[in-house]
Amino acid sequence: MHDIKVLMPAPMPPHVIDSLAGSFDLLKGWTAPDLQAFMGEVGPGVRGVALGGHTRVDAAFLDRFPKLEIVSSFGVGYDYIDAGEAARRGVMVTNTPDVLTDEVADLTVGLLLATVRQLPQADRYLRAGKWLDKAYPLTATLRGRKVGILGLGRIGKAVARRLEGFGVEIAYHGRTRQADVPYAYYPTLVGLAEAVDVLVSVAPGSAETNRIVNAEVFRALGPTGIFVNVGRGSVVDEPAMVEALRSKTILSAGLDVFTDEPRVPAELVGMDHVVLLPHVGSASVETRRAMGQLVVDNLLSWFAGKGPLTPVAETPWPRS
Ligand code: NAP
Ligand code: 8YV
Repeated sequence: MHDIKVLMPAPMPPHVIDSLAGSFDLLKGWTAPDLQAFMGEVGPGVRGVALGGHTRVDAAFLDRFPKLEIVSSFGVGYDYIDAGEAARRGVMVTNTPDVLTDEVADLTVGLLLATVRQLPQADRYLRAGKWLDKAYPLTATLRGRKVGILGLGRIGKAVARRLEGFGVEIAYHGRTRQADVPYAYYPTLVGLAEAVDVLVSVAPGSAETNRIVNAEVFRALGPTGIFVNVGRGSVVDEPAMVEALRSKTILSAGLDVFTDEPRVPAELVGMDHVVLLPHVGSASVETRRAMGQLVVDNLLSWFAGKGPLTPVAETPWPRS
């Protein structure tokens, strides 16, 4: 396979670079002084793309690569790839589902607990020497809460399974009711938000989900409500969320994803009743290694003529 040109526009973990360089003619886009000029130069020969760093793959990107067969993307969410356009051109798109599900679900539950019991704030309190003066103020509780999950997919279900162990009631909203889950289904997001006092968003970014968590949803969640987002920042109307937090329309928020990462609104950074994480849901050494390996394995399997391992829904395999 050493004659097959695979482009990596942005750097990926070293083991991914090494594996791909050992099997393919790996073109390291980020080492070129001008990536656009480099892609124009090598584009006609490129048959595979290894994608990290959320490089936007749209019609203009795909136009550069007439012989492209596969885009192997790092991460389960692929909102930065126009997979419909890739499908129309016969280009396979793969992502990295399952291998990160438990890691992200663990983080989600940790973020929820950190938010409701104010763990980072309590840590800051101790370090500031304030415990010497008086005990940390009492916090809200997870006890007696009902948790609503927006996006009961692989990660959403793994979060729900963990939360069952915490003895809280669970409900969900998605486009379709799922027959095989024991949780209450709400056909509208506002209906779910009205019924719960914790809303956890694990929905993917898409045109359909863009800003669906809006001012109306925050009003429905109410003044004891906690919002946790590990899905995508684009799913939330961020200014409306900032206003809901400022006006105490909701109690607090735990956020791992933002609209314009890595930029986070200054108003949020200045608030002490939110917990903010720099998109670390899958960010353990083990899980990132497994994700990287799946990027490599999809390319190896494809170019060995065995098809993709984890195609996205828009580019099913075998082709229909
Ligand atoms: P998944 O199995 O495809 O689940 C996605 C769920 O979202 C599905 O249950 C789907 O249910 C629901 N959904 C899709 N469109 C919707 C819509 N318009 N309205 C309401 N619900 C909708 O994906 P996953 O593996 O659980 O991953 C979910 C997302 O988590 C990823 O796409 C990514 O954005 C995010 N993520 C974040 C991190 C992090 O580090 N923070 C890490 C990994 C993943 P229906 O089809 O029934 O609507
Ligand atoms: C990654 C994620 O951090 O898988 C996803 O959708 O959001 C995270 O696991 C990201 O994709 C890698 O940059």
